Amino acid sequence: MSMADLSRQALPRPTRNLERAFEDLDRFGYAILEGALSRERVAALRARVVEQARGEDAQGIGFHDGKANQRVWMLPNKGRIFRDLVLDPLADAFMGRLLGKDFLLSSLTANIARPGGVPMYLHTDQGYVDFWTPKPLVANILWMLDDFTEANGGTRLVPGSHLNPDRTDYALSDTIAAEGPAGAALIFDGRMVHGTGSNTTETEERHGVLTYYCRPFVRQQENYLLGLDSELRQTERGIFLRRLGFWIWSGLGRTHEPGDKGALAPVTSPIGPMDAEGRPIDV
Ligand SMILES: O=C(O)CCC(=O)C(=O)O
Repeated sequence: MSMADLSRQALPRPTRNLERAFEDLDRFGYAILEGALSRERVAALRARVVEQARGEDAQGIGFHDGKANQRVWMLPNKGRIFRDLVLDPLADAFMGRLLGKDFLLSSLTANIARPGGVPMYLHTDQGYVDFWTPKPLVANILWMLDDFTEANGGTRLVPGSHLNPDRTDYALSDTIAAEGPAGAALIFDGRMVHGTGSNTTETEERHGVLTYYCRPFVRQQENYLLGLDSELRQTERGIFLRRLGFWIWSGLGRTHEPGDKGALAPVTSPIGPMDAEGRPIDV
């Protein structure tokens, strides 16, 4: 579909209708689902993001994109409230549809667009795949923790770019801003071109949490097998660990032989080299 064809159609607006959101996703590469989070959940998530971001700055380890914007990475280690978001039924509904039911969490981050922040470069979330894919390999849900507006850095999107493999040279003038009320979810196909907008307000901070998912054969952006707090590996729900990749999928990720199945655990006694009698040897 050309940009001219697209501009003749009504671009997605925030909707509470799931079917409508699915259609928007298919056609435009994104949908904005209103009321995805309750007011209480938005307030609690926002407070946790703000506190963590300040804490990381106080420790001198805050990650800043440019001067103003801040990204907080590896949220599975930074609060149960974030871990619960990974398992939200809406993630199952949308990611299951886009990526198949066994999708994995690729990264879980917060992005704070502050006044004076510069726009992020336009990109797709599967830019490391150097060929066109007829279906998305990854997809994203950006949970809006403030009202998103064009002025406060609402994500810039190129509608329909997920179906346009021949074009890569998009400019900001090809984009529109994702706008929606706090509690809305911006769901987008990993092939759609986008980037954080620039926050031109005087004082408004724009907070969002991104649950970025991938198909189960794609390498994740955050390496949870090494990076997840080891206590969480002992105590977290099986379904959560599964979403992070602590599970053998279709024979992939095993630690021993093709018959391996189920949950992964650290290998404490690997089978090593042995002589023909089965005695351990040093080779
Ligand atoms: O926070 C945003 O508006 C978008 C962030 C983004 O583009 C990304 O994480 O890929």
